[in-house]
Amino acid sequence: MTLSRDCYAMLTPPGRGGVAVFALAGPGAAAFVARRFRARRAPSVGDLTVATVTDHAGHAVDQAVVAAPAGGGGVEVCLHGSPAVARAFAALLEREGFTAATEEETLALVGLAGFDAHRARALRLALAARTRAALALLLREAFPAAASSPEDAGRDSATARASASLGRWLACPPAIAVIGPPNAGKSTLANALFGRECSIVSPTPGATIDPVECWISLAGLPARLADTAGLGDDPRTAAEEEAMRLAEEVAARADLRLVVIAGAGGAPLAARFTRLAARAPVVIVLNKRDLPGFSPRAPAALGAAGAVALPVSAARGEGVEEVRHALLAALMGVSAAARLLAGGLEAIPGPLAFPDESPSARR
Ligand SMILES: Nc1nc2c(ncn2[C@@H]2O[C@H](COP(=O)(O)OP(=O)(O)OP(=O)(O)O)[C@@H](O)[C@H]2O)c(=O)[nH]1
Ligand SMILES: [Mg+2]
Repeated sequence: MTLSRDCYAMLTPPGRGGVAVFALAGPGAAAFVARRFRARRAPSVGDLTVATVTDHAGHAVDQAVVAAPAGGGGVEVCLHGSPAVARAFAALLEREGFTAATEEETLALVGLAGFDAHRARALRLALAARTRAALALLLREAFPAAASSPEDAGRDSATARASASLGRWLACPPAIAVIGPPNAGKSTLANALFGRECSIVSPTPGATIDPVECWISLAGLPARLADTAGLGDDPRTAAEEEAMRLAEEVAARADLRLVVIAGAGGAPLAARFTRLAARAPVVIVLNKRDLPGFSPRAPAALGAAGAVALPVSAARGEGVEEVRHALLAALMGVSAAARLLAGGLEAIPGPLAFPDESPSARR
């Protein structure tokens, strides 16, 4: 691809990987390669060459494979995948007059010129996808089997709403905060949702201090779950007070609160907890249903939230699947969640509606 200015794009996602691939283009690309790559034989068009990249002082930056595809003015450089190597190479390019390609230029560099903004956004989101299902959906969006438009005939309003929910979810995966009184089983439930032991569980109240955050999957869709410190009255130490303040902060910022209380009774609920638990949307879990004296009714103090209360035994893993379904429904709407759970992700057809990208337009 020939571009009128010297620019570059890193084609592999940021982070650690086996290789980091850069595309260079512009009138100065060939001269840059001749100047900065040492090889037994000069890189030639249509060929792959192993070469040492050198900086302005002649020091080696990395060993690379250089490809100059036939029929184009661009060059592809495959480096080792360390972020430090990629940064050093980008710095070298910038020092030699190259600038980072715009999104439009990047698409042109990879032979996708003419991609519209929606497909380009889907492709960019796909690079950072957290689950295989999210990746598959975003690639379906970027490379649809047949050309379609949001105004497609036959799309009823429920389908349009489901597509909008799914688009919003994929563009900004939701954040969920687990909140509740000390010792309610928050960390036990969080670990069941994480699918591994990320958070410490202890019979002694006050085990969780810092918020513990990990990704979870809800019917294949990624969500960020944060386990937090128990919220009670009268923290015993300054550290406990600080832990509760942090928990409140995380809970207030979250898109949804997963409220966990021990359904087998306990101390009265603290006001700082019930205040947050009343903030919709919430999913309420009555935990420890395996214990004698368990009551399947949510305390009146939580009634205001109007949410269904799910009886669960986090320790036995009972009811955890129902919690996943309730989270999905509360976050994407009951009908979209039902459609997805019954028919899988294919049940929500593209094109998906992505939300506005401006920071103020977040969910
Ligand atoms: N019987 C029973 N015990 C449970 C259940 N869930 C958790 N527990 C126990 O309750 C105790 C507290 O569990 P945690 O998960 O640490 O509770 P927490 O709400 O995170 O507690 P803090 O972080 O201290 O606020 C532990 O001894 C768990 O094993 C359950 O469903 N049934
Ligand atoms: Mg805990």
